[in-house]
Amino acid sequence: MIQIITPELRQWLIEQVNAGHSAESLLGAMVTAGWERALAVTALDAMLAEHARTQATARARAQAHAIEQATAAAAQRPTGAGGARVPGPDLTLSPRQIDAGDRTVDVIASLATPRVVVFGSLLSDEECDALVAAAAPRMARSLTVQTRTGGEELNPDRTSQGMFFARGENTLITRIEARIARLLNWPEDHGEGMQVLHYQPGAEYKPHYDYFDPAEPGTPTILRRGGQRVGTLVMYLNEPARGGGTTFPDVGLEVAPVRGNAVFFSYDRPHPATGTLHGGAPVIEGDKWVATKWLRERVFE
Ligand code: PD2
Ligand code: ZN
Repeated sequence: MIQIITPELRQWLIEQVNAGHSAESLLGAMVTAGWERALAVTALDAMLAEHARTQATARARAQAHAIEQATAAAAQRPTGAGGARVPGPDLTLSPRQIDAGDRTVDVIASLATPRVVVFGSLLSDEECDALVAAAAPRMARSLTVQTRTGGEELNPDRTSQGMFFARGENTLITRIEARIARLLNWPEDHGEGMQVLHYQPGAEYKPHYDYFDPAEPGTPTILRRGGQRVGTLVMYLNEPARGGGTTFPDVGLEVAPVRGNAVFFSYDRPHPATGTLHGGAPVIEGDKWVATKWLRERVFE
């Protein structure tokens, strides 16, 4: 059967695009309406390209471009499946606890999309204190990877102080890395060195994505070492009296910073459609210490 985009359908699609709906949701609607998926991808692509050509405003061009990119990403994936394989705990039988080797970790909450899991008691109080004590003398104003060049830069959106431990740097780090690998079913050598951040009152980490933006010129250089980031584990090492939660603005979720607990999230492709926009809310009272472990697609040397 030949399927065409009628003027009515075209108008509807344009309205959906302008309202910010994702290519995946538009494709889903077309498939529900009886379209064969591959044809829907092609038709949507052609419609969006034509729409982009005929729209005068820069805003419409930007929206159409974003949807076209999402459509291309969707077209490369099998129906319903994600992109890369990602780390994560096995929650198929809804366990309350997970055996992470040398420690039993609590499962406090989980969200399917975006994939977010909150763990309880991942670290002992002694481990939290030891990480803070080892990190404190090595803190400097946090840098972020500069995707324009592949280097590092001071980032005004990130007003915390930070340092990196090398992977396997000492017995404490080795023990925690082995626990994380077992908990998240991801090899230790696919992880970056653990980063410790310290936020004082007023400090925050504005919402961002942890993956490297493929559109940035420095990204290919960064990806040579281990490929993309596919998961993040933020471990809370202390408890600020007020503020300092980890927020997920797309879904209105805020995870409270509780000592020894952690929030994990994964992203199977470097795209906002993963819903993994997240930030560190400003610390209002007290200070906040976290350790972050980023997980890569491949071995990170
Ligand atoms: O400290 C946090 O809550 C936080 C929030 C967002 C940490 C990170 N991102 C990070 O280390 O990437
Ligand atoms: Zn982050």
